[in-house]
Amino acid sequence: MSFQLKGKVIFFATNNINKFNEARRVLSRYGIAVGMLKVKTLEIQSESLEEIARTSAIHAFQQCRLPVIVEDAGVFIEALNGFPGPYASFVYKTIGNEGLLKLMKKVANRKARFQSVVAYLSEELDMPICFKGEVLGEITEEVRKGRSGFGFDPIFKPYGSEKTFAEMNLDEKNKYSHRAKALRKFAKWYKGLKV
Ligand code: ITT
Repeated sequence: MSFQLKGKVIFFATNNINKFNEARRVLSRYGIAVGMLKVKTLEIQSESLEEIARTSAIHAFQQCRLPVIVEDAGVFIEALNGFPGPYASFVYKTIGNEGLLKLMKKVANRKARFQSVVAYLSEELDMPICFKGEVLGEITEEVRKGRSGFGFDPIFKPYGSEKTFAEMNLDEKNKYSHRAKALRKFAKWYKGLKV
């Protein structure tokens, strides 16, 4: 039993418990057990989420030598020429949702997208393998906090829903989210591996 389990466990290197919980729920549907690994991941500055995720995966793997995924996400607002994109974390920490809404004041075009890149690396691979997910939607006029969510969830409403991500429960968010889409691609690929 423990031997079998050993072969099936992967680790998600992240310091964000919300990201981890979303991932755990998606991966459990595929019978993949995931542990949270709080290693210090190297996040390079780059305009490419894929490059950031790849570099973080290599760095995380060097530290733990375990099968590991990292995930890098960004939000791209059309009217702001894709800002904040990969700099989402810094922008969230500095101006937050209220600050972004100020930048969007009187802006009619509310189109935005979340993108996610999941990078997986294990000893069987020479280089990380990446999986992408995207969700299109719009930035709301005001902050709409629900009971859950994090980051920009209270101001992002995916197309096809009346709720913001923050107003959804985990399973609802996972139906739409960039992260869940990337993780499902990863899970399908991983299930095909003889681990
Ligand atoms: P790591 O430790 O995994 O790097 P992080 O919080 O820094 O966690 P990211 O770099 O992937 O995660 O994301 C940057 C920021 O973008 C994140 O802190 C949030 O503010 C925002 N963000 C990412 N995914 C989001 C989501 O699903 N919903 C809302 N905001 C999100």
